[in-house]
Amino acid sequence: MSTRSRLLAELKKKTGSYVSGELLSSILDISRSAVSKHISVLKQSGYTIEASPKVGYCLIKSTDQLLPDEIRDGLETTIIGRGEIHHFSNIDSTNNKAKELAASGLPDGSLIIAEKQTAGRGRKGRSWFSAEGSGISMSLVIRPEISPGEISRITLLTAVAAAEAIIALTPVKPEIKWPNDILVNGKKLAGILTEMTMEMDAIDYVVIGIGLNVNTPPDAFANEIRSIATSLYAETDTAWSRVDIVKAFLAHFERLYLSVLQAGFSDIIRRWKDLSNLIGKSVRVDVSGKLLTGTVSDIAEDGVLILCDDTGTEHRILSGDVLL
Ligand code: BT5
Repeated sequence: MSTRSRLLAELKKKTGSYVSGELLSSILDISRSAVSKHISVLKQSGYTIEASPKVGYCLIKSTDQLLPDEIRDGLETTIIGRGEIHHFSNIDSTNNKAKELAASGLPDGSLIIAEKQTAGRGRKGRSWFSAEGSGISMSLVIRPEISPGEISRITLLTAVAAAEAIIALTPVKPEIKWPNDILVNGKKLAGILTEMTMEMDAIDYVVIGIGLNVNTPPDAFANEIRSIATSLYAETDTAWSRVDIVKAFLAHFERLYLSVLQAGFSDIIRRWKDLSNLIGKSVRVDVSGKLLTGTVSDIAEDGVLILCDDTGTEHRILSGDVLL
């Protein structure tokens, strides 16, 4: 734990009350002026801290930024989010950064998180819009011992974890749209971009990128997505703690991830189907530019969408875009 994190922890223990500079300097074994410098940095990171020459420092309010100290505080996981956490105010894409760091050994369960992305990516070269400070843009790095063919399961697991976190914390009722969207009332709340790197025939690491619109007001979305995108704020008229959502997501992800190792994937598929809006629906699916029309009959255990067309022929679709 860094000195600044320890200082923050001391202030948090006494939130709303003053802690003397002298006491902080003795607990942390640093000078009074070093305490004051750390306090300045914390204030710049968005913490509201009152300073009084006579009585010391008082934490009034924590930051709303998705800082590593905030995410770790009360995080109920043992692996997920327990590697390194890297926070950026501004970055091109958290998935790009995660891949770069994973290639040089970032540990399992690490998280890259940003307040804003300038080149957030969706699938197939599409872009992801991330409004500054109001959404969650993050990438989780895991090193699972699964075969490359099982990778679509990770996307399904992530969608279930994100939906469970939203259900646990808000009154919103999310629906999962195969393979990687979370919708609310037909509009997109979140998207998932799973990317993997292999070495020989085995997975080296998987980067799971999640973009989730939390406190974005409807008119802050870019014009081209305004009619199709939504946020938790837009659905509930309430601002939500992004930190709490990240922590809940990590906890649900870990629970599901560990349950796969013990009990296989069937429980997750069952929950995925409960949360999905697709089974039994007539849809069109764009598969690399080719449109298939039919009824969704199932999602297989490997994450494949099974579509039954008008002639009764079954199509097993590994990747595509469902058009409702
Ligand atoms: C996705 O792709 O939905 C995956 C999005 C993943 C974004 C995260 S953010 C953190 C990490 N770092 C990255 O660079 N990416 C990941 P796809 O299914 O291809 O959907 C993309 C489409 O969603 C776009 O073409 C838009 O129509 C729509 N879209 C873009 N931004 C949106 C937003 N903020 N909210 C709702 N819809 C959006």
